[in-house]
Amino acid sequence: MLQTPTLTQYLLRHLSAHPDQKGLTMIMSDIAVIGKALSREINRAGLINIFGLVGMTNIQGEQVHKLDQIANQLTKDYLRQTGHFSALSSEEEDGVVDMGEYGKDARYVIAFDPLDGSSNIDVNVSIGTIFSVHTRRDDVERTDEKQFFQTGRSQVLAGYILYGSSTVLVFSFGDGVHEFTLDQGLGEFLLSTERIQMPEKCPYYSVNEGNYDYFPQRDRAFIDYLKAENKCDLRYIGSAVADFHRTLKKGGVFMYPAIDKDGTGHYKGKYRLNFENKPMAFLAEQAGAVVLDGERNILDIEPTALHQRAAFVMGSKAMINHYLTS
Ligand code: P6P
Repeated sequence: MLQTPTLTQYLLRHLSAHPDQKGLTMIMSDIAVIGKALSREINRAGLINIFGLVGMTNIQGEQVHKLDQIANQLTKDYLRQTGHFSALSSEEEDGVVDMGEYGKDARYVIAFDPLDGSSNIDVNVSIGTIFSVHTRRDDVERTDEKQFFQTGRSQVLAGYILYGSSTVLVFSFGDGVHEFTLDQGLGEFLLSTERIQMPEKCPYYSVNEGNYDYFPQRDRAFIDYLKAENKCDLRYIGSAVADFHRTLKKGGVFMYPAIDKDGTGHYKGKYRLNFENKPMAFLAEQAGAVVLDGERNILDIEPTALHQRAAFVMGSKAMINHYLTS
């Protein structure tokens, strides 16, 4: 007997409690369809040989994998015809994508990373889709990139889909963060955890220690503390969504500090503020955690470029207070 609410039932209940959020509720339902479609593509990638590179690099200078391209095109095409968005930006697209006729009266804009963790695609390690929704600004043109120069705190919906041993959908409208798990046979997302709260304990720290020598002093001192005094174990998957999800559910610290490999003294973040940092920080705060860029709360930063990068330091309030005094 099906006891657990489906996503559809959950969203209908949300809508009856928030009648002003009809558009956002429909957006979440449509993003779930994208999650199901991408889950199917990813699960059969090996069988239809869509692993591998397409011989191109994206604006981030990263090799584009076939699945990246499929995910980006599928998401753009599907979201365009929903009519929910006046503009869309993707980690795989240099500029803002105009939603044309469909989007001219739409109230929202969306930024997404269609398939984060690309370096793990061909070796069957968890990868994810990340999305961030803002209300459309009326003080700039609907396709102006300044539509995306809004702080993370002003997001109205954010979340991710994690394609792992199961496909899970995690999102928040700003009133708690909830997890749904895809029942492949039923083709429905079922509620698996409502109102996630990140545990205070720190079983794991998660960082690419290969870059340790290139981190700022504060990050190195904090990692030393986590290992020496806090005795956390190291877990690092190398897919942001997977490392984030484990940290959200089990507790711990997840970092991608700024690095300076050239010794210029100029430390640079890797994660993209609009496509990774802001949506994940929004969820983290809903779960009682904190995410900094090394100094400031990510949610208070106003982007000044579409593909702006920032460092990422996530932990409990207590851990982040320790980090700031490291
Ligand atoms: P590194 C994947 O390409 C990604 O953007 C994130 O998903 C992941 O956390 C990070 O890069 C891994 O980077 O330098 O540790 O290999």
